[in-house]
Amino acid sequence: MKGTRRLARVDRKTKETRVQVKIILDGSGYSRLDIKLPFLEHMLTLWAAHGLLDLEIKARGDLEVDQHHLVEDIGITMGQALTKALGDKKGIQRYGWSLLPMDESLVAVALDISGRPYLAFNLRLRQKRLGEFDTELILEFFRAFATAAGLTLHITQQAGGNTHHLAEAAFKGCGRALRQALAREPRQRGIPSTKGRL
Ligand SMILES: [Mn+2]
Repeated sequence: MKGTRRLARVDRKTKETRVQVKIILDGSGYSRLDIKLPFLEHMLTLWAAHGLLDLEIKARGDLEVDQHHLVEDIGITMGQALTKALGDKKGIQRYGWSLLPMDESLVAVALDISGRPYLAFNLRLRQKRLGEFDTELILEFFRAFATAAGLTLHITQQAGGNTHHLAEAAFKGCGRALRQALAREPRQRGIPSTKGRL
């Protein structure tokens, strides 16, 4: 509905992790992140800032095993929160895209809030670690997020690149693309699909 504040909270607990997410879709780019993974905090700060989403996350997990469970579960919980905040998807733009340069790196992000989860991802992340962060988990994060949010999400490298720059361009670009897709279109009366549902 027009004017309704699109906000959701999700508290997801498993034997491996606990992740609490609060998201406001019509936010100002504010974030407060307490997830014990400084590199991912850096990336999600950029995601929120460029998406003009407000994002609060507290996450704890079995980092003594490795970072995989926590990163994947943050992606899942963020996707669930996005879906919940979106509600019936009436009056949204639905599609969003971004072509984001970061010095020598260039990443294209295109997405559809389709309800049909799909991830295409071809970033060539040559450096295996960024700080303590395992760069393989960038793909895992986006897959978990796209699946839980029901997004068709394409993240494709056009030029690159320094691994940190490529990652940063992907997260900023995803935020920018979401900002477009989540925006309300006043002339769009119902659900933006000729099928009548997404
Ligand atoms: Mn950076």
